[in-house]
Amino acid sequence: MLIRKDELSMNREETLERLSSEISCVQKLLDTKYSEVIEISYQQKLREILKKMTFFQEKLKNNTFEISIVGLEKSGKSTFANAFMGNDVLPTKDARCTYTATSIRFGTENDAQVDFYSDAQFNEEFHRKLNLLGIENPQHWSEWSKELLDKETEQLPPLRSEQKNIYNDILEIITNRSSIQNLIGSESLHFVNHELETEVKEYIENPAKALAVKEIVIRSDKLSAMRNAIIYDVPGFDSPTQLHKDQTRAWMKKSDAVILIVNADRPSFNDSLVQFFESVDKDDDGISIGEKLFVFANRADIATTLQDNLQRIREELQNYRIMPTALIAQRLTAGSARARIELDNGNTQSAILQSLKEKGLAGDGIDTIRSLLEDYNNTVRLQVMQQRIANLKENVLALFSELRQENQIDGNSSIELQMDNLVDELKRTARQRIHNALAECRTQIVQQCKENKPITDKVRKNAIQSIDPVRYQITEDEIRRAQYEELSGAGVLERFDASIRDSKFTAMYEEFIDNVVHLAVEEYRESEKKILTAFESGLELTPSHPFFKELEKALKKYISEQCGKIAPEGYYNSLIRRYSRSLFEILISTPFGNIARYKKFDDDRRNFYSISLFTDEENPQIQPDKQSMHYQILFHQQINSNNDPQSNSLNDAIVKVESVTNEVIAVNSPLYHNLQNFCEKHPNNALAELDTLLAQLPPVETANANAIPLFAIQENPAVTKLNQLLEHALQESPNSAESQLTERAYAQFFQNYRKTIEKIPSEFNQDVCILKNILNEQVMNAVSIEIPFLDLVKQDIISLQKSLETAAFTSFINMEKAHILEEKYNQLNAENENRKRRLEIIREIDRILAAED
Ligand SMILES: Nc1nc2c(ncn2[C@@H]2O[C@H](COP(=O)(O)OP(=O)(O)OP(=O)(O)O)[C@@H](O)[C@H]2O)c(=O)[nH]1
Ligand SMILES: [Mg+2]
Repeated sequence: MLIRKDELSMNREETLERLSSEISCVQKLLDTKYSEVIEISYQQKLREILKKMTFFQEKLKNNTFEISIVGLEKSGKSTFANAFMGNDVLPTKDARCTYTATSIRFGTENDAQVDFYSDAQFNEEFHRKLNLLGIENPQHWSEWSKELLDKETEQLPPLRSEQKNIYNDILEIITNRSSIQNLIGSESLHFVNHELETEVKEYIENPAKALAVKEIVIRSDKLSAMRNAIIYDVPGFDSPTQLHKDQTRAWMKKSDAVILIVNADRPSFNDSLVQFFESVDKDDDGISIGEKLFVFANRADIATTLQDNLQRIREELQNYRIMPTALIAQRLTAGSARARIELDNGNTQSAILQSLKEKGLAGDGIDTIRSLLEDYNNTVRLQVMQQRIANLKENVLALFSELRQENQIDGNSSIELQMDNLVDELKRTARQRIHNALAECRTQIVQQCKENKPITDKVRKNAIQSIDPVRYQITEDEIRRAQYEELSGAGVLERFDASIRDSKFTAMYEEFIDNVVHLAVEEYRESEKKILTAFESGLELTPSHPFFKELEKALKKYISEQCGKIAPEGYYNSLIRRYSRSLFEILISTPFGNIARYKKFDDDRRNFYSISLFTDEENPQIQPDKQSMHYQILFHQQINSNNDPQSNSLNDAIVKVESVTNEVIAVNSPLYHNLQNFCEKHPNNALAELDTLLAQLPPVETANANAIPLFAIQENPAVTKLNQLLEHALQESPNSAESQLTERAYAQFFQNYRKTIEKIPSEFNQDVCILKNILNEQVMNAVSIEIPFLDLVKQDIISLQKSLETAAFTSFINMEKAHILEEKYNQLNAENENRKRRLEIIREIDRILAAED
């Protein structure tokens, strides 16, 4: 960016004012409220620029003017620095006396800080010096002696003059080894007030101390003449210490101006000087050193041919291109630093001053060079600074426009509208998601129930398992109590059997019902949980949601309102009672052998038949009346089991009949059934009974060879006769299986049964076992409790799915939206805040840019 004319014509105050307002712009953008919006990399760039700007702000405010004073050794740099600053803080001597780089500035504090080399730094510097002589001995600096140095030097070609300086330097270190060793690597030292005159000077001029020093910073209130100046006084260019040269170069680069002290008495520039200037080209601002260089031709008092010498100096400056030719004439000042010091000390008649007058010089030149520099500082240098500030501003503006681009936002919808949109979207998506989740939940529950029959399983394991004959057995104590209550009279035994059983019934039945209902309801609650989860997943609620608990509560309420029409407790209660009550009543509350047992059975016969169908699934052809379950209930008798002895006797009977009749008996043929019933009727002596019938059969003819059995099946008269005999035998018997389930058969069966008090507990135990068995095998299969359970759950799910389309769901969402959308609302608010900030940033930047135009 080219510097603008109006900017360059501004004075220091105006520049400062502008800069300050630019700084506050940058600071505004660095405000913490924008820190989340502005990218870190931009913040860093802004901060870097701000740091530079504040540096210039300080410099402008205090008019700080940094000047390095350079020159060859003993050219009078320190004397000049003292004269220039109006004091004698720095030591000056005929012999080399500046061993260290010193910065001095005005300050009311009057203090100094002395920094020392580390041992490693010092050792490196020492070896660099040895190398300059041509010595490559790595021994540590502190182990060197004059003998060793001389021994090493003897091997070398004769030393050149600058090498001799280095040799002396090394020697000086060796001589002062012990004191240097004490100081090297130690902490910085601080001095105040009068110590500046005494101790601090020691660290500059006394080699025993100064050789260990890296840098000294002095602030003194004596520098009254140039309060804004910071002076860098350094050892001469020809100092053998590399570090001094590096320091000198760095200072020259960052200084506002450089004053080169030359000797007016010896005008020729030596190699060290020329080479040094060649080694620094441009400074930190891209300005060549020559452009900010001023030359003071010192010791004019002793120059014999001053004008010629000055001409020579001008030529040297020009020939070696140390400074632009155009500047040489105005920036070369002749004079005497020492004359000024003497004047300052009150010596107005000194020989030096006299000599200057004789040489045609009006004064010591110090005021001249001061005003040259002041002028330079306020004009050219101010422009340099303005240029630097303008460059910074250019950077800032570029950054601003990038930022403006970055923070541009499109759209302008209000936050309320965005929130409404969120709610609409929630309703839509949640409705769909919950619907699907519920459908999924239903499929899962159905599948799980069908595959695992969890309720049946639980009822078997818990409710039925707890019907334990040992637990419920009739105790002697109960018998005694019943006996006591029923002291005498007919039917006493029956009555207390009935009364004991009655009390057992109440306890067993209610406990059973409670158990089953509890288990079924428990399972139902599980399904409710699954339904709740379906809702939660539909609403994308996780336990980490800040209002998870509140929303879960609200959802439970919604779910129970939408599907809680049937209380599951009542539902399961009536269901299980319907299937089990008469069974419990017959087996538990009515005594074995009592006609009441038959009557109850008869009342509920249809029910029992339907339950019993679930018994012998492998023998569906068995007639309801012949189901073994009924025989067990009424007679404690087991029939029809494949493992029982009747079955074996049936086989034997078939073999026998087949051999006698010479006929193959087909399963399910009338003869087969008749034989089956016959065996059942005579469980213990079927074969013997059969023999009496077989004896009555007509003789069986042997097979007719001429018969063609495939086309003319002859009736076997033996089979016909046997069938008749068997049917007759079965009919005439009162114990026939067919008639066992009639009241008469029941009565006949127990006609001769003698109940005794001892039999009652074992009858009861058997009843409990049978009950348990029937519940387990038949009832649980018949009831298939999962089916009604699933019906209930399905109904719930369907009504919940329907509810999603109703006002109930909409109002639920409206009630809970603030909770459900809490995070999204927050995000929206945050985004909105950021949006506002971005707008602010843009407005801020626009304001800045508008002020520029
Ligand atoms: N005649 C005369 N002597 C001067 C003048 N300026 C300085 N001197 C003397 O020159 C000697 C060296 O002066 P310093 O100021 O120590 O020189 P320097 O350049 O700082 O020396 P180093 O720092 O050791 O390189 C001192 O004895 C001064 O008094 C002057 O203008 N005229
Ligand atoms: Mg000096």
